Amino acid sequence: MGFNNEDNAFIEWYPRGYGVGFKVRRRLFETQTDYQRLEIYETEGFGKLLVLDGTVQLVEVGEESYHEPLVHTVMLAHPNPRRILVIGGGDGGALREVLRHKTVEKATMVEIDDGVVEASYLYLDIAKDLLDRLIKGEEPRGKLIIGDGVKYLRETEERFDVIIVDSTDPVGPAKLLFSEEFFRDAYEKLNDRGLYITQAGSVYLFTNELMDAYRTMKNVFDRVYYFSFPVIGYASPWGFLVGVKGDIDFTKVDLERAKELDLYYYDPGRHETLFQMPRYIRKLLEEGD
Ligand code: AG3
Repeated sequence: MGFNNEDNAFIEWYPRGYGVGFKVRRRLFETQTDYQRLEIYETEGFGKLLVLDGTVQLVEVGEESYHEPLVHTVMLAHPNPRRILVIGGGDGGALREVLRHKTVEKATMVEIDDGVVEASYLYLDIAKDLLDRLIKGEEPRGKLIIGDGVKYLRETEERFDVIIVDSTDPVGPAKLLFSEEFFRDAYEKLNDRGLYITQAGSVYLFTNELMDAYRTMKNVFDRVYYFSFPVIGYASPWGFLVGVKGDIDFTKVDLERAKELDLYYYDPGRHETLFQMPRYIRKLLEEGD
């Protein structure tokens, strides 16, 4: 894990010695926050790189390959997403994409680690202006809460149309965000028609965790969908899981609203291609049905 001086590279090591890395020029920042070790590197060809506990969170060039499928799939499948909750996502990329939707009246982001928000604001060109307005409480439709998303969801009186979980992997500290109890809280806090989405890890390298999360979500939501997307910087294909409450068909998206967004990576006109997968994954999912 980490910075390899000989090659001037940062490499994230996944299980069984699978590595994903970038050539880097230098490390710009490093700190131990209250929750994790945070590093920022300047890469040779992908802008700055944000690393938490040795795992790649994003590179500036190509971050949309993660934030677009995470956010716009559910936002465009929901008929009228007005109230949105983002859990995690302290860099602001997910909330930035949420706020591009005109239907949104209020979007709340609950991030446990203010160290991530601060470092993203200071060093990353992801959502600088948005983070600045959020910190000052000046974003008309957005709100930033520094706190534990698990506790927030359990206690809030609010109801949401869409809940987006932009967490670290389903191993380690974020594990609670993949528990049945948490999914139940999320289901309860969704409006009668609502969508829940979580990133769910590398399809090839975290297959077991992905299937566990799929089965657990199936115990809670009315329907559960799995899709994957090639994300720059991660051991792709990367998995996403969507939980549906009530009458929404996640296989269809609103192409009129999609036009205005003019997306770069996720192609709403080819939404069905999200559900292509290796045959063994399809068989594993069918066993879980
Ligand atoms: N959220 C974390 C995705 C997980 C990355 N995992 C990994 N590299 N092992 C990304 C935060 C971007 N808003």
